Amino acid sequence: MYLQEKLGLKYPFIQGGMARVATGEFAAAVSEAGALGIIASGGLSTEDFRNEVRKAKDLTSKPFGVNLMLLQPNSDEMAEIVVEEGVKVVTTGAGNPSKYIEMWKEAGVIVIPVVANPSMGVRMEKKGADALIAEGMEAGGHIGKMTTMTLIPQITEKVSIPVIAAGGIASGKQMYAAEILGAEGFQLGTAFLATEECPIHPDYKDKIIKSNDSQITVIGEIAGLPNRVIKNQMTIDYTKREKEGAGMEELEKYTIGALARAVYEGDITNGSMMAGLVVGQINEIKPLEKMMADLYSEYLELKN
Ligand code: TUI
Repeated sequence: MYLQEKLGLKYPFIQGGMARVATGEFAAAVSEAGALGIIASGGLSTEDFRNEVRKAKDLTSKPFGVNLMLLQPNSDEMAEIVVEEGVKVVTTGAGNPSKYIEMWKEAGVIVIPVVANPSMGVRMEKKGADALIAEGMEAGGHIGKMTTMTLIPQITEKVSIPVIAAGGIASGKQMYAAEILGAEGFQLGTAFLATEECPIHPDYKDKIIKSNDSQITVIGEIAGLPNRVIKNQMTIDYTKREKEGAGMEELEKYTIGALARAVYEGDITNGSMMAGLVVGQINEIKPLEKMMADLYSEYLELKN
């Protein structure tokens, strides 16, 4: 598969660029375990981002990447850090990275934008992207409007670069299904939250393994920034005010800092616990290596 051939990975997995979660240390651990670890930039200052990149370089000699979350104001500086620090792979999310692609390609960076619809995928291919991560709305966090089942076949029909499937993948069956739809690799997020090495607070981790399908919701659909999270008091308050017509400015009061509260403090009541729809099928915490080996062997058994 593309990721294994291009980067010499043991497993065809990219770890999603989960804001506040995917530290340099975690990304290095993922890379050491055989997949492509990704450092998330979301919520970091420019200097903290550089430090996380340096930490990962110290901890692994294997390839790792960074995710540039394009909604943040310091994206331009972070895009330059990718080049300055010699990062091998960049993924992007929550926006259009066109203005950075030429600079990255000139520096030899492998560019893999995350897209949520085929037309954006076509635009990214024209701009010179090496591959795409096509993310269906089964994913956690900020989501688009198409499902993985409809997105992957429509995008692979329109582009000739490799497409990595994301959103709704946490089993060998789901990997195999995505491959049949045209995917050449898999990005996982929620499955990585349920690993021993993942640095989220134990109470958030416990929520990931105990939550079922009825405990997941999407906030921000009316206000315009849909975000899939585990239900709690924050989502109840947010949705109530959203339905009453509150604007983004007021609603941000519930979400700014809320992700950090869940990740660092384990505030499962008022924190933002981003998670994908696969949450109902994840029931145990495993070591990173075992989580990936189990998925991969289930997939290989189906394939062979
Ligand atoms: O980016 C994600 N998922 C995220 S980012 C994030 S941080 C955050 N926290 C609170 C509120 C909002 C964000 C949490 N989860 N996934 C990749 C993704 N990218 N999904 C959708 C998109 C996307 C959206 C618009 C990609 C391109 C795009 O382009 C817009 C344009 O310019 O046409």
